[in-house]
Amino acid sequence: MKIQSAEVIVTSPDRNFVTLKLTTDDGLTGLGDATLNGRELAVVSYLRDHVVPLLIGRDAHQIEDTWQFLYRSAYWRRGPVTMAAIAAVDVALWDIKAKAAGMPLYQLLGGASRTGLMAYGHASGRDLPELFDNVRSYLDKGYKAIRIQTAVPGLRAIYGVAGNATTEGNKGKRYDYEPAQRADLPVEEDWDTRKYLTHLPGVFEAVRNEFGADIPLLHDGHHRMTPIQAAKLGKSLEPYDLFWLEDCTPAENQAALRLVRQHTTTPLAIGEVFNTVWDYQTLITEQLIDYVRSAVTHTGGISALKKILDFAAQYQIKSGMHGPTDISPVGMAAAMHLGLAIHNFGIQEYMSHGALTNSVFQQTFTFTDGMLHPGEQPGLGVSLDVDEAGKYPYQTAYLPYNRLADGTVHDW
Ligand code: CS2
Ligand code: MG
Repeated sequence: MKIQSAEVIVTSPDRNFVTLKLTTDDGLTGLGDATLNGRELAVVSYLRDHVVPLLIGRDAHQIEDTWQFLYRSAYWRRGPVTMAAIAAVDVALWDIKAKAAGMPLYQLLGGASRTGLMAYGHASGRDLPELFDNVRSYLDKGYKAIRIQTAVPGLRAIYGVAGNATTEGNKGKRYDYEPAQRADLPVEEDWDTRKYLTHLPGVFEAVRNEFGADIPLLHDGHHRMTPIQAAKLGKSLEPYDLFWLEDCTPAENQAALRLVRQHTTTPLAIGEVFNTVWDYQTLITEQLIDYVRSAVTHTGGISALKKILDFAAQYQIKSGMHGPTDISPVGMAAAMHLGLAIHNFGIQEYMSHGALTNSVFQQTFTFTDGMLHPGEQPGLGVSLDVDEAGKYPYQTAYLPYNRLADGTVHDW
């Protein structure tokens, strides 16, 4: 079974997505997500100019050899662009192989290890009443775990806080938070760690008082603290028993997490900006984290992320795959199949996509009573309507960035 053609499809229904579509000489097609938020066109070029010419004529069954060929023949290893491109090829080939076998993809990964995947949603609020309303909207949708993000008094704009709720027919309120903003330049936001560290514990106390002690609550620090500040926050949140504190400090310096770990028992999740196992080596072997945050899309695909998660499993570390709206339905399906099969599944982020996106990507996954399931269709269970995709051309969009009060650029 040879790869006969490869198309890179760029579409922007609710936001930009990049999808690789492979077609074999016997007519099977496979899809892979190659979306890298804010740098989509770099991956488009990497695929179109440097990968697609290498794929035509290759045996579509040779997933591992194709992965090793693309990783080692590039010479320049790792990095978000390279690994997103390799991921798209890898997932598309798994999609094809599962279709050829007539099975849902998770069956080729060892079969189901659970009945479904616990999901968490993104609740946020500019104040407590809005936050509580947002939490209730997620509980009404069946979510069993919820991420809490809020505004910080004195700060103008902040990561993770949605605007006004919209009502989507009988689907209840939808608080959309799309971090990438369609504009020719990134939007500048402001930040003050002291204000944030002072404000946040009170928010979690209020949420626990309103919604009780049982519901798993998560929070995303989004890379903004120094290690000792992260340690202080983790310790101050211990009374509120978080499921995890995410990206508490930039983790290129993996050793920084030793300091955080010394001071707090709040579980830690890191890795959505990582793209190979080497980014995790110390974090995993020294058990400095509890959850691996990578998405299939950004980490070289199912083949690579499964190896990372199997490595993490030896250290009692679980998956917490990244699942915001900038992971396409194809990437989300790949995460669900992988999450269903591995033993050390932890939780799956699920923001749900907008109506326009769902008109471009036909999906068969289900979300019932707070649990996701990829479905029983052969392959990933996702198809892409190329004509519908063509209605939504790429639009320049960037993630925001932060400056401190004195103008210093800070992590966003
Ligand atoms: C966030 C993301 O979902 C998360 O945990 O960190 O919203 C992240 O900011 C975007 O996916 C970046 O593209
Ligand atoms: Mg995050």
